[in-house]
Amino acid sequence: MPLHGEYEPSPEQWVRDQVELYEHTGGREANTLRDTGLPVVIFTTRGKKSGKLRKIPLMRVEHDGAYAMVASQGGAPTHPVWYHNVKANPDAVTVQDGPEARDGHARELSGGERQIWWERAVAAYPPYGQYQARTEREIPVILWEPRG
Ligand code: F42
Repeated sequence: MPLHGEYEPSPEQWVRDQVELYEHTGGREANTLRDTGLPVVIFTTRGKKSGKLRKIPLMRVEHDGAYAMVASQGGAPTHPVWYHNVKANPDAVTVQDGPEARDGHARELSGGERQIWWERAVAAYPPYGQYQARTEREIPVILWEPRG
């Protein structure tokens, strides 16, 4: 079941454009981060306060049908807002990696499990390592897994 509710596009134009083109083409276009050639997927989350649907492109970090959501925000000092939305509504998170969005559950990783996924994340998108070096916070890694 896709999530239902009012969609509130990102205030960032480039993010909004990426989501729109990705969805419009079923992931055939706008499926990489700018000119890096590295793949992205689109997560949909529910706003913690507004309840509105918010769509977040993130780098594609996939393993055995599960996906990491890396709250890197380019190494900024604070977590992205979507991190708090996902923590508040962990069962209202879908991922689109191709033509269709899928339902799932999201949980923050810690310890050894986080370490395994962090290494997968850096392998998929090496700048994550530089982002971590740039900030004092530990970059959260959230695991999205399909339901059922
Ligand atoms: N961001 C990452 O952190 N990691 C990535 O790997 C990543 C890859 C990526 C690839 C392509 C691309 O186009 C973007 C990519 N981004 C990546 C950027 C990512 O998609 C997000 O845009 C970025 O992380 C910022 O997320 P954000 O949630 O902080 O976005 C801000 C700009 C935003 O949308 N702010 C809203 C606003 O209106 O100010 C927040 C709205 C919101 O969520 N409100 C909540 C609600 O209830 O609706 C309430 C918030 C509260 O006050 O509690």
